[in-house]
Amino acid sequence: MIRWSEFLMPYETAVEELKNKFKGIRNEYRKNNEHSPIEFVVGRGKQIPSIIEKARKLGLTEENLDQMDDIGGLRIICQFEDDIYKVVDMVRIRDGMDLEIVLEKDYIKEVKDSGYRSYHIIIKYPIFTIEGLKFVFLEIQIRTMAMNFWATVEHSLRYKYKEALPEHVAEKLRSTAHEVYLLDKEMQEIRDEIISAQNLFMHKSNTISQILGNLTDMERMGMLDEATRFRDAFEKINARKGRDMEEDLEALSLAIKQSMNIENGSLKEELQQLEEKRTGNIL
Ligand code: 0O2
Ligand code: 0O2
Repeated sequence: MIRWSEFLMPYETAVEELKNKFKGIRNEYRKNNEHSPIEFVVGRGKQIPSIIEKARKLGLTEENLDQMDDIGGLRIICQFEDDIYKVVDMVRIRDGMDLEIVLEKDYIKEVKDSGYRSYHIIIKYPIFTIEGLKFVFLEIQIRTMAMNFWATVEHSLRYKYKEALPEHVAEKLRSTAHEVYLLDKEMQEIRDEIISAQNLFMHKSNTISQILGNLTDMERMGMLDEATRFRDAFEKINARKGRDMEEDLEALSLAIKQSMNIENGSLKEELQQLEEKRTGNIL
């Protein structure tokens, strides 16, 4: 007779350990004020009746029950679909270090008939027990919040109907799965738009600070007339809005650099020499 609490103990330990490892990554992103591909992590232990049922289906006995690959499970939930693949890379990078990847199943590209979408990775994970080193199989499910919502509801309905889902319910679930797919796609598009707007803004503010910095340097080098001319041009462009304004800013930045006839990198050096000459601080 199998002693369940003893049998399940290494799985629980492994899930806890891995959960903390991935939570640690998420916390690091948060500390840096960066978007974390990991939104939250939960651990899922397979219920004993589910283990028994699956063992029967697979023909596993007490002796080889540890061959079942999803007794211990980790669920990593992401905000966006492309975060899923970043998390997949995070797991792959650990392959051969603190875990071993056994199998990957991409149910996002190969959607299940039910409509189920998620990325699964089966791993082999070492665990140190009082009896020594043991390896357990774990299943890592990586999905978006929307996929998780759908899978949770679908799973509980399927459980309620004991696998025999009426066809019209199954059909409705497939259609809601498609809506979830569209929702994820739209959220991803919104995120991409925000990122590209942020990049544009960063680029523009970098160009502006470069222009202003170079104009100040120009004045310090005694090129006062040119500096005034360029400053007037800058103010006129900066008062405008729209895409052509950014192109004009770029053109102005280039014109300033050319008129200084100095490569941007060596500008600081030249100025330093000028300063040193001025202050007599030269050998
Ligand atoms: P934080 O900093 O709030 O994320 P545990 O042992 O308690 O860490 P357990 O028992 O496996 O974890 O699972 P539990 O308690 O259901 O959830 C684990 C973490 O996931 C908890 O946060 C929950 O707040 C978070 N969580 C669960 N469901 C959701 C959800 O729908 N949305 C969000 N954003 N988070 C969720 P932490 O890790 O304890 O702390
Ligand atoms: P639980 O309660 O999460 O443990 P099988 O397990 O026989 O279905 P396989 O190939 O061993 O098949 O595993 P699969 O299908 O790659 O992944 C198994 C787990 O993925 C399931 O575990 C679910 O958690 C999840 N899953 C797979 N298909 C579906 C689906 O259509 N709907 C939902 N909601 N989840 C799914 P269990 O054992 O079903 O349940």
